[in-house]
Amino acid sequence: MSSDADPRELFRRLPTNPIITAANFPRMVNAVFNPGATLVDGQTLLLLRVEHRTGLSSLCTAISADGLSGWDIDCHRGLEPVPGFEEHWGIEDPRITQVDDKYLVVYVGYSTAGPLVCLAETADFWSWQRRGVLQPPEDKDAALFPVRFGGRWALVHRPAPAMAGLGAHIWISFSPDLRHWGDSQVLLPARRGGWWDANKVGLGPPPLLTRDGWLICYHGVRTTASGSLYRLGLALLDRDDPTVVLARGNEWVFGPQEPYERHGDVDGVVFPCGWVLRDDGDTLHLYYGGADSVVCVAEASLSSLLQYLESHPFADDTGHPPRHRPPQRAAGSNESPTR
Ligand code: BMA
Repeated sequence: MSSDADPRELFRRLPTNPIITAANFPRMVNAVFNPGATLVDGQTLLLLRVEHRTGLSSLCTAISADGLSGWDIDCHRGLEPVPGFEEHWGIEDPRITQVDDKYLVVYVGYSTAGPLVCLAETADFWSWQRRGVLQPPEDKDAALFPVRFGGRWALVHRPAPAMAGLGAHIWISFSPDLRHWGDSQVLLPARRGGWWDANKVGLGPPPLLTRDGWLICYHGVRTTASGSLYRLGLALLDRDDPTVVLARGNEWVFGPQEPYERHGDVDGVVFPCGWVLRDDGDTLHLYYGGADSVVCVAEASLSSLLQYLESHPFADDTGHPPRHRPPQRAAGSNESPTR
């Protein structure tokens, strides 16, 4: 991993970043970024957002044995937008959740009414079954948990407010069947004022179950005089009740620093949609788009991320009533996660 960065950083970039670029594609494409990630038969599979020279995106796969090098890119294995209003202007930013032997892929459909949240299911990334729209426009940055809570699926997502100035917050919603969604509530509100995650936040990769609860990596968008800065922060949700925020870091833990993150089609963006925990149970690879142009990877130790959250108290400056303490649950509560 990279040696030129500050050694105190929690995430270390691969020195060979960017690991996949438009130049790696057999046919000319504009950009490749914001990959979802998972393991398939022991190999790392990235589901890449490929922006064609039409301006519209589709999803291609890239496979590697070690998750760092030797990527085999295949646009026949992936997902193309289907005709119809939901995916009219392409599909973007996939988040992959493995449930038993299948993968639930939540992605953004760029519909004629704005971005919305779609679900497709696959066992092998070759053949797909569309499961429809989960959230109407405008909504994006969504992913499913790999388990159910009290028998219900849970979706983290980011609806856009209809009125300017109210902030775009991360929400959570529940469903008995992946079709009907409700019990929606704000999960991680954007902070306000001068904070790095003021006004607009969104989920990165799907929640990751750890010894301390569900680890969340989210982006905060800072509006500056020369454009937006997309940086990443961490939070932790209760294992049995994911509406409860146990911890939230005050500082960003990863931000645009290297030239391939600072400059591209959209300057100043790091945008992960996937991460993979390696066999040692501690090495975490975060896959992200750099400046909406290239695919990169950074490595962290899961235990140091959890330690960071433990040792950094959360300053509540969100304007929302906090819900940080786990509620008292009766013994034998049926709220435990289940498959
Ligand atoms: C977000 C999404 C991402 C993109 C980011 C920065 O709203 O559209 O796909 O990477 O903006 O442009």
